[in-house]
Order: sequence, then structure tokens, then C-alpha cells
Amino acid sequence: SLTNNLRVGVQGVELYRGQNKRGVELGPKAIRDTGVVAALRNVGHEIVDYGNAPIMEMQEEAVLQERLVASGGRQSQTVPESDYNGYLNVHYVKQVADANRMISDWTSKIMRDGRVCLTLGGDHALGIGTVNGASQVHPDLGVLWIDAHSDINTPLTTGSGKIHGMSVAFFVQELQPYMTQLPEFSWVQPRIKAANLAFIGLRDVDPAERAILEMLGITAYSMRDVDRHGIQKVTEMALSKISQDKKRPIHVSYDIDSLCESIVKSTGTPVPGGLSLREGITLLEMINETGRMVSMDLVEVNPLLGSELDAAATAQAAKHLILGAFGHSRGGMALNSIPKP
Ligand code: 6HN
Ligand code: MN
Ligand code: MN
Ligand code: MN
Repeated sequence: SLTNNLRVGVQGVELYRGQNKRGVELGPKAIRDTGVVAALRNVGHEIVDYGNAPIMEMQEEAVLQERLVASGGRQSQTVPESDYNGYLNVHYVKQVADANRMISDWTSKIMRDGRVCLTLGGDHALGIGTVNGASQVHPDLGVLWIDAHSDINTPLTTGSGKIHGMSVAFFVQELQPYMTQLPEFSWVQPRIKAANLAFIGLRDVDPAERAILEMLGITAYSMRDVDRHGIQKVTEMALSKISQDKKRPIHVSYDIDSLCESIVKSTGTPVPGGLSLREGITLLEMINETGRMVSMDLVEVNPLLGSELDAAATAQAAKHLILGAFGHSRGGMALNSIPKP
């Protein structure tokens, strides 16, 4: 049955330096503006919204941000790939590392307050911080990475230099001997075992990423698997792979681009042929039913991409995914579970 009486902590992370399209920093506001927090209270949860983590990046960029808003245009801008890290092609290492250090602290603090942590992004590089923070509280953490992409490039294999395409590489234990150690990220504790990680929704995986997945035997369900087995079977298999004894706490990192590009246009790296919104909701409801989700990211909503209608549809999709993950009943609530006034 659905879990609908949790203590939840919400944090926003306006991170955008993990990729190169402005606007993803407005994701937390776009998602909150759907009324998702009130809707979660209606489900029955007790919620504290911690606001947005004051990452340096945003303070430095506040002026630019104001200019962008003042210009009235809601057009996304592509930022230059300036910060080039020596011989490595990794962009904005310091900004992304410093932001993640704070995100990690916030995540573990929220969880130590006894709350399920819901993180609204922001780009997917924030997963380095949320997974690190969550695994500090639960060292036996399992991770479900729901994404069109596998985000497991290393600083040596990346073609784009974007850290949101490398997040997973930072926290997988067995990958560290092959991982270029960046001093800015030396605080990260790669505690997630390859066996306790699974991907769902893949359909755009780089050759080197594929090689890493195979080398470490990481469970990875592509859209081909979803088409073959259906989302329920795939989710069951993923859940039992990452936790055979069905006891492991779960972190869900949900990239909105796992959904089909035809429904989610306001995201930085859309890919056709993805999950339907219903498949996304079903998958998350099933995770909710385990009662073991301790932390969730919802990332890569960029309201400056696509039309205003596209942006609204993308934010709505995010809202409904979150509701699924937090046990909203599509069939209506049982009378005895309606929260008392
Ligand atoms: N995401 N594999 C590509 C790269 O740049 O490394 C795409 C990454 C997309 C990342 O969607 O979070
Ligand atoms: Mn470059
Ligand atoms: Mn993605
Ligand atoms: Mn991603």
C-alpha cells in the first residue's frame, strides 16, 4: 500500500553550472509554483520547506539573473565553456564542487532531522551532493537513477565537459580506481556499490559509458527493456537487484528527461522515445510502496526552454511524478487516511 504519512523536507538547488543552458536554475521555483508542497500536505505528509540552498554560484550570478528577468525575455542562453580544468575537459569544476559540498550537508541535515529529503533542481550534477549526503546517513544506500542518460562519464571519458553527465561516476565505489581525482571533489565519499545502483529509462548512452556499465556489471534498463517487459516488471527487477533482502534504503534520482521529449520539452537534453508520464508515475508509486525511499531528486526542469505552455507542462509533469513518489492515490484516498484538520 502507498506510504502517505511521512515527515518530508524540501530543498531547492539552483545549480546550472553542471551544463550550459541558463534557466535550469529556475526549476525549483517552477516546480514549487505548481503548488506541489500544498498537494503533498493534502496527501497527508508533514512538510518543512527549507527553501533554496544558498549556493555561491547563485550569489555570484544574482546580477546576471536580475538582468535576465528584467529583459522580459524567457529565452534560455547558452553559457560559454570557460572554466577549463588543466588538460581535462571539465567545465566549472570549482562552482559545481562547492555547490555540491553544501548540498551534501543540507541533504544529510534534513535526513538527520528525521525527514525524507526532496530536492528540486537544478541540473543533475546536484546528484553528487544529494547521494553523498544521503549515503552519509545511510551507508548501505541503494540508488535508482531514472534518466535517458547514464551520467557516468568520468573527467577522462566526457565529450561535453559537462559535470551533469558525470554525476554517477563520483559516487560509485568500484569506479574510483579509474576515476580522475579532482581536488575540488576530494570531500566526496564514494560509498555506493555498483551492485546497489540501477538505471531505468536509458536511450542515449555514450560508448565509454556503456563500457563502464559493462565493466562494473551495473544494472541498466533501457527503453528497450521497458518496451519488452513493461514498466512494472522492470521496476520490480531494478528494486530486487539493488536490494535482494528488500531492506536497503533507497535514493531516487529522477531526471525529467527520462520522460518522452514529446511531453517534456522544457529540459536541456531531451531525447525522443522515453517514458510516458504514466510509466513514470507507476514506477515511482512502486518505489513509494516499498516504504524505503529516504531521498529523492527531481532535476533538469528548465522553464526557459520551449514555449511557456511547454514549460508549464514540464513543471506539471514534475509535480505529478513527485506526487506518485510520495504516495498520492490516483484512485482517491481511503476515508480513514484523510488527514484530520
Ligand atoms: N543529463 N552523455 C552526455 C554528456 O554530456 O556526458 C549527456 C549528459 C546528459 C546529462 O541529462 O543529466
Ligand atoms: Mn570543453
Ligand atoms: Mn538526462
Ligand atoms: Mn541526468
